Amino acid sequence: MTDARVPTFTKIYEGDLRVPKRQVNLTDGSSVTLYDTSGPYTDPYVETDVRRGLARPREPWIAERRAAGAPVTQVGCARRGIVTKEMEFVAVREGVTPEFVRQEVAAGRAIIPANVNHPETEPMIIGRNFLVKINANIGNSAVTSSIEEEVEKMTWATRWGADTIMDLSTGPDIHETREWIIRNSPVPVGTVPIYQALEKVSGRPEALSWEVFRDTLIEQCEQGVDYVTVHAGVRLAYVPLTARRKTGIVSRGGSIMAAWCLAHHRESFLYDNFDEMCELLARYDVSFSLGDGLRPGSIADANDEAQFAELRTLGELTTIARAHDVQVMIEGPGHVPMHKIKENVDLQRELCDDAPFYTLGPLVTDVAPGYDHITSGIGAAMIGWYGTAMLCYVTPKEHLGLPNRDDVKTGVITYKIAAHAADLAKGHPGAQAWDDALSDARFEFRWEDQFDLSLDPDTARSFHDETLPAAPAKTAHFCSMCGPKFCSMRISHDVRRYADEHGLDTQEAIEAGMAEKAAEFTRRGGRVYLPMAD
Ligand code: IRN
Ligand code: FE2
Repeated sequence: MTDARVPTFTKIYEGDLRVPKRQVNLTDGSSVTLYDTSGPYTDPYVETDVRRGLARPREPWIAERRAAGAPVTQVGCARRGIVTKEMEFVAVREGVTPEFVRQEVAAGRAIIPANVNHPETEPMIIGRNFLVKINANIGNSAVTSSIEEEVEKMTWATRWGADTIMDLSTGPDIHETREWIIRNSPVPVGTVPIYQALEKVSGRPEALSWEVFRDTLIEQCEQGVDYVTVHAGVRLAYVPLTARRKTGIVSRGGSIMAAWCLAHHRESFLYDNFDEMCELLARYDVSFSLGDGLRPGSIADANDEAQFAELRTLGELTTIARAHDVQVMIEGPGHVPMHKIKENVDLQRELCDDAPFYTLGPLVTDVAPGYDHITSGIGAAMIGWYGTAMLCYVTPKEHLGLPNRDDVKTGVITYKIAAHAADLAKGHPGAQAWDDALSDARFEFRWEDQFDLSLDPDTARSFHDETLPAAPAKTAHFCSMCGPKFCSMRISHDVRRYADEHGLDTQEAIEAGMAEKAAEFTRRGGRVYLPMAD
């Protein structure tokens, strides 16, 4: 494998706000500009030092707003007609106007997860009217590696296109690990605070309390976490609805809260203290990712009463959060067969007043452990097309074990495919241009350009080189799949050349060529099979 950190693109910065983009320079002299999530790590001119952390471009923006007495949150500003620097940044990134960004944020149709204590982040937006985003989960192991390794997981995922990362670390060094990740992360960082709260009470769900949870939340907001999964929709009354399910409750956070509710026979402390939680998040501009603690964990359980009861509650909570000027997105399933996917999006839009949807897949079948990046990638592409704003990746190790470096990359690339396929189907102009550039390169046998334009240039290049490693093959007008004689693209070029030589358009050329062949056929006696000697 070639070193993935030798970029196949030039890093460029657009406008006064220096919005990073990838410029892929092609051999025909043209170039294609692509969205970039990799931060300074892919810029050979910027030195990074894990111990020092990244530069803090947002610091002056936040200070300026504070001095002007503007609201802390993006949605608070948007509602009052203020276009923030983060909105301007996002507008350049997405190729839309800052005013459009402001309107989408004001309406709650999009969020810009950007804690005021994470000034290192390059702002991004999550909403159905923008490019579909993907999230990669990292650090879900109890066996902690070194801090450098944890940071490396993040840079690896963003290198391949993760728009946000979630730190799901557990274990004793959770605070310190998160600190290093945040200080070095160019993308928003999400967490599930109930995991750390559970660590604080030695892993006993019944020992949890609002106070322990609140203190954990404050600790994480102070550190700079940009969005938090909160399973506040798992209400006491919904727990019995899961009793007859095939796979019960599969959400970690959901099961912790269900256990607490049952142990105390009381309403969830997350639900009961939601107002106070909103006040807290508003002080830092931390966004809610309202958790789907009752998501289906099997095809049989999809779209059941428990799932949709929780979704209705998430809708209620969305209204409360918005009243506090807190940004909200809604988490969704899970395991859902294809014919039941659309209902999820329709209902979520209706119940949650168009708050961005953020789904885990969904996996469209249960029968392929080892390939659940694919079973879920299919669902992710569909749900993205229907309007889901962010897709939480699933790796090949789902249900089986912890993902390694290769699994993380496979998960990210799979989800980039799903997200981009959705962008294309939604008619995003930039998405189409990327495909067109790659198709042109393919048709013109510009192999190097085809590799450089691909989502995973290393793999494309190495697959090609497996059978045709020699340098001249990089300009050859065929590959080893069909060989020189049967290359359909070469034949198409021949058709065009014939047309040019005979002054015809392509269709006429085909017809003329056919007529020539037909005449030859008749001349030879009109026999379908010719004798061997012929
Ligand atoms: C995304 C959509 N639905 C769930 N997710 C992700 O699953 C969520 O963002 C977080 O990364 C993880 C939470 O898992 P549990 O605690 O719900 O199992
Ligand atoms: Fe699952």
